[in-house]
Amino acid sequence: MRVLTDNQQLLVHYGRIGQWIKERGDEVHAERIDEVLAELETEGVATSVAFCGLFSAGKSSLINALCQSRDLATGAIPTTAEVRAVTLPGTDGRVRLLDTPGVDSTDEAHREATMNALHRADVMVLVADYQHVEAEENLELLRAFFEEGKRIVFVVNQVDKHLDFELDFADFRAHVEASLDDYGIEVEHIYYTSTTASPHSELDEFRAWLCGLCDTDGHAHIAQVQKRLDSVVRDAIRQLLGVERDAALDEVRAAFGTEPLDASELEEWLARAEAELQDVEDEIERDLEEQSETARTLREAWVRTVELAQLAPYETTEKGRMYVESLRPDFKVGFLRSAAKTAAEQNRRAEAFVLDLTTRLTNYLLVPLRSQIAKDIRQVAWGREQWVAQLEGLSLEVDVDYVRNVVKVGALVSSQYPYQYVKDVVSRVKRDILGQLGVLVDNWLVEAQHELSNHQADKRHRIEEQRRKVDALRQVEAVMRKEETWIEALDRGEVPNE
Ligand SMILES: Nc1nc2c(ncn2[C@@H]2O[C@H](COP(=O)(O)OP(=O)(O)O)[C@@H](O)[C@H]2O)c(=O)[nH]1
Ligand SMILES: [Mg+2]
Repeated sequence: MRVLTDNQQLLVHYGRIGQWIKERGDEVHAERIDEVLAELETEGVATSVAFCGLFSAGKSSLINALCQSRDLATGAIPTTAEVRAVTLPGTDGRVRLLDTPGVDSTDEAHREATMNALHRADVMVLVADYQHVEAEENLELLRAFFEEGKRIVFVVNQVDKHLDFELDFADFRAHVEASLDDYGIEVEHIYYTSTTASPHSELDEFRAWLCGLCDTDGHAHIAQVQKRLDSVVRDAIRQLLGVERDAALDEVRAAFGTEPLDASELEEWLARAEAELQDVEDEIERDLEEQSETARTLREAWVRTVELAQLAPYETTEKGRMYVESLRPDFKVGFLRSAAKTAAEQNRRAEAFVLDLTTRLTNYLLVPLRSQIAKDIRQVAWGREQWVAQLEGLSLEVDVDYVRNVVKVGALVSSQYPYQYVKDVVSRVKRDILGQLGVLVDNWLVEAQHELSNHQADKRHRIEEQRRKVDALRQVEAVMRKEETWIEALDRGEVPNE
């Protein structure tokens, strides 16, 4: 808090703030600031004391009695919500008493007039009449003043109505003090008064205390006025941000069913909501990771099965060799070395090789691979029968053309080539199977992820909910932060950046 040391500083500093508040459309608070500043310029008042309370508590009579005058009208229910000011005699005009119309639960205008006196007074005197000390309205007003950080004096008036034979006055006092305590309200003083003669009246003591307020020195006076101005500024900011804050709080109530009590509870809620959101997000992430990890492991196992399959044992290799040897340029069949017979022999050998290879492929690769995959898929939670059915498509047609296409004509002359040829055919077969397997697994993974995300609908719903909570709380936090930044800026005498 910047401490201002003279009237001129106050005028410049709060004049600028008042202007800013006015430009933002809050005329009411801008006017209040002007009112307080006008007071500074024109009067030598050190301390202002507002008398508040229910109608007919005796506020006006009390002020008259304190001033020993009849300036203020008493007895009638006020028709206007006007606040009247008188100076307390014997204080050189330095202590000013403000008479408010008083409150009545049926009239909001009068309550407003009372709250309106807040910014004009350094001390709030709550006058309760003897019979209504514990009226709800009185306690509420006390609380409002207390929360504003006001100096409070509680006056129990009309104590001439006390009947000593009914209750000892000391017991009555103890009772009054206990009620305030119960309500958690601290007051600077409690005075018991009567405007007519009464042995219990402390009217003179009260007057003496009020007169003492004229001793407030220049410094203390400026501090008092600044305190009032600051509280108007705070109210203005609260008002200016009201729509935003209410909207944010509505969201919080919609998400939580209730709202945090204060800033620290808000922070707690936010931290918890953020942690919960993170947890669910982590769970989903973990599920996905687990799934792709499982898929990766399975894919590797299946690939290994393909790679390790024995497709060409000795007999098969021999058939491959025989076929390749029949393709050599010097290979001729029959006595007449007829081309037709040679071709027929080559074809026969190719078919023999193909038949043997196909049988091996089916019995030693495709059948075991399909059943291994089907078994694995059924074991993971996200496996689907529909996908298992697709495994039927995992097959390969190896025919004469297929094996012929692998032949490298230029290599036929080499004596080592026949063995290499069989290896080439096996590699080609395995590569083709692996290609199919790859596509199949990729498709499956897409489906599995889709399936998983359906399974996670519940978690996603929780995420949505948590996000909503976090967003709502962050919104409130943002408004509060804005409020703080604005107040800090205004404290420095700067106009806030919006
Ligand atoms: N018996 C008694 N009556 C009082 C006392 N003070 C005020 N009254 C009466 O209470 C009524 C209301 O007083 P008033 O000052 O107009 O109350 P206000 O509405 O709070 O300003 C008037 O009839 C007063 O004469 C008091 O100390 N004792
Ligand atoms: Mg009155």
